[in-house]
Amino acid sequence: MRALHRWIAIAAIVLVGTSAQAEDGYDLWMRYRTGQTVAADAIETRGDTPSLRVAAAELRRGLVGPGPIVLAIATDRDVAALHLPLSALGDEGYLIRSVKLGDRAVTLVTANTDRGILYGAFALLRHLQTGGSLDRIALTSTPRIKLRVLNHWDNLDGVVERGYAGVSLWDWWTLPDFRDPRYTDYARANASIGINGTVLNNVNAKADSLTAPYIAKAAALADVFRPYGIKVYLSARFSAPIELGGLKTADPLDPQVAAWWKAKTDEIYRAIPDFGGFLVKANSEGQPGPRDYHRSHADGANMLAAAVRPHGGIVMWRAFVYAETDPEDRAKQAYTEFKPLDGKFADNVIVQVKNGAIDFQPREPFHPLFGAMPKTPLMIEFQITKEYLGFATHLAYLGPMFAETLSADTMAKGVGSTVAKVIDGSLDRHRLTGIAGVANIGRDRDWSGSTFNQANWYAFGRMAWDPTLKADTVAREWAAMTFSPAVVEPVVGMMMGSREAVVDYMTPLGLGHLMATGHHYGPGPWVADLARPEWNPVYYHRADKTGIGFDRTATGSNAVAQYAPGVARNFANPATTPERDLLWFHHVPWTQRMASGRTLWPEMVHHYDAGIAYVANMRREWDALRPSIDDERWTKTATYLAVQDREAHWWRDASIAYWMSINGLALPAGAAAPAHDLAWYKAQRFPHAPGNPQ
Ligand code: GCV
Repeated sequence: MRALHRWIAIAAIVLVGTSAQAEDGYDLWMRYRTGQTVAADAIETRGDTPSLRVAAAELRRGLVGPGPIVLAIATDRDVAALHLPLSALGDEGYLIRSVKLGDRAVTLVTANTDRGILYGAFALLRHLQTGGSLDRIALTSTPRIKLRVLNHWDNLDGVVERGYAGVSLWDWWTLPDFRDPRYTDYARANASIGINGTVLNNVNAKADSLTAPYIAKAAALADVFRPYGIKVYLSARFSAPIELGGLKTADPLDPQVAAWWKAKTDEIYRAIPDFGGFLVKANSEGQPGPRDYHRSHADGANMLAAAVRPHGGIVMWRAFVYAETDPEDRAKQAYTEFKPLDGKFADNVIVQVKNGAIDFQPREPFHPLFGAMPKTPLMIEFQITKEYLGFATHLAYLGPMFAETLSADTMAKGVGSTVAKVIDGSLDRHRLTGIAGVANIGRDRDWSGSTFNQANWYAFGRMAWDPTLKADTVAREWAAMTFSPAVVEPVVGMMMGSREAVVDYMTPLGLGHLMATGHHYGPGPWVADLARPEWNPVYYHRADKTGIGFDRTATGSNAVAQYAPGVARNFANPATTPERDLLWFHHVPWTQRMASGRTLWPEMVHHYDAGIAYVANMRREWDALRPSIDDERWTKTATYLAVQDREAHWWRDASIAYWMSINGLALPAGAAAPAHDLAWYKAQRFPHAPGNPQ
């Protein structure tokens, strides 16, 4: 009997100790698989607010025995007596220190606000999960950007536009009565990485989201999120005064329209006293807007800004505009429309600009509006969901892409005028600053459609808090918390080149927008029959017998002139344009000599092959990690990598078959021939691909 007990005990230890415990990814990077929990009295909370309560609860959930830990606001008498440098922390920063409090040695988590303490609690957990200790701990951090928001493109019927992780997390039907515990876990995850705002509904908005029943539903979510420091925002449909208010117009200068929005806004604030404000997509892709009434975007934004101003709200007004009727290079249209409005926006308006001038491609040069509107606060919009990077199935870590744009030099005020400095307000002294990410979150058990997509949510939050963070640092944190310290280096190795691999097998050397129509799944560089020129991939690559690429220099659309002179000069000259952006700005002969010594055509094929080789290598790396990773997450990832492998070949082969049909060139020596002829690739149809707008 005793032997049996011993055997059971050993088996239990082995089970607990093994990494093969069932895990479905629900816990994200907050797995806290460290062992027993802390003694209840080891965490002392001074004061009692909802945020302090959840901060203490999170520490109890995650900590392994150490104590005492004291959560106390800066004004606490004992904390004040320590004379710590707390004033620079603002209202969201935190400080964590080993101190003597009274006569006790404690770990102190302090801040000027309870939200700051909450962020400190999560920072402490991160520190411990990534191998740090409490011994003489000294951590301090303050976010550089004020608004760190997710944009959900979630429709009221549960479909998520460009969503690949199941239906919307918001069960609008059972709200406001049922507050799914997942809403709390969503808030925990966001607070853990510093996200402090969420826009609940799609920018392609329905007016219904502004009706009383939906305001009540949004209010229920706001109640859940509030202790976690997360404000709720709504996307507003500009024509709502007509659709809901029965007015004949939505003209922003019409007093009745302004009065309708004011009353509607007051109604929202009665239900959600800390409502953040509105996000608006206007006069873009069929959405209504002020231009319908020959008013400017500033007229529209300022009218809404006046409605939210008495409540301390803001308006995020998107600069993603291009008109189906405008023959100008699509890449130029947002700048052309918004640059003249610099200085004309109310001070509670922030203009939201996509990272690049077209639309979330695997790679785009930074948007020329950054640095070009010094009198207007600009926030950057990244897409975390991978509409153009292989949906949920392809492994593409976006940290390097975020970093590439944030560190790009606009040269607007000389060398060092990075995009990060534009959006953190330091370049032009703005206090209203922001960053938005289009969420990749749905009701899938693992939230983001795959374990590695969780890293993109994580990286967005961490780099929103501090846009100078390095992509590999963030990847390391994430990998240690999501898997285990033992697999960090191989996992980070896979992640760091993964987005470049997607660029290589989809849109190398500055190509863009070559995806199939509508759903954007798979290659469609041959598409040329859509009504408007800029809907067709051929518009973007302009390949012909002699060369390929979009001439955006003075001999073409002259989009380069929208950049500051130092940048424009570089982009205007093929010799000084980085090769990664070459075909974005130049129409280049197939025979052009490249830095490698190869000419353009074999260089392109080389990139396609590098992309597929990278994926094959990720599969090998992942196979080797099998003993160290639980079965469920390992198997799903392995399966997705196999899909990515197949689809990377598909992209490569389809693209090469098409380019050869245009340039008439032979395959470079040693390159594999496409598996099928061009007609086969052109015949592929995917009628129910996910995420397509309805
Ligand atoms: C929400 C791209 C996407 C659209 C999206 C749009 C936008 O065009 O394909 O689905 O619409 O961007 O950002 O508004």
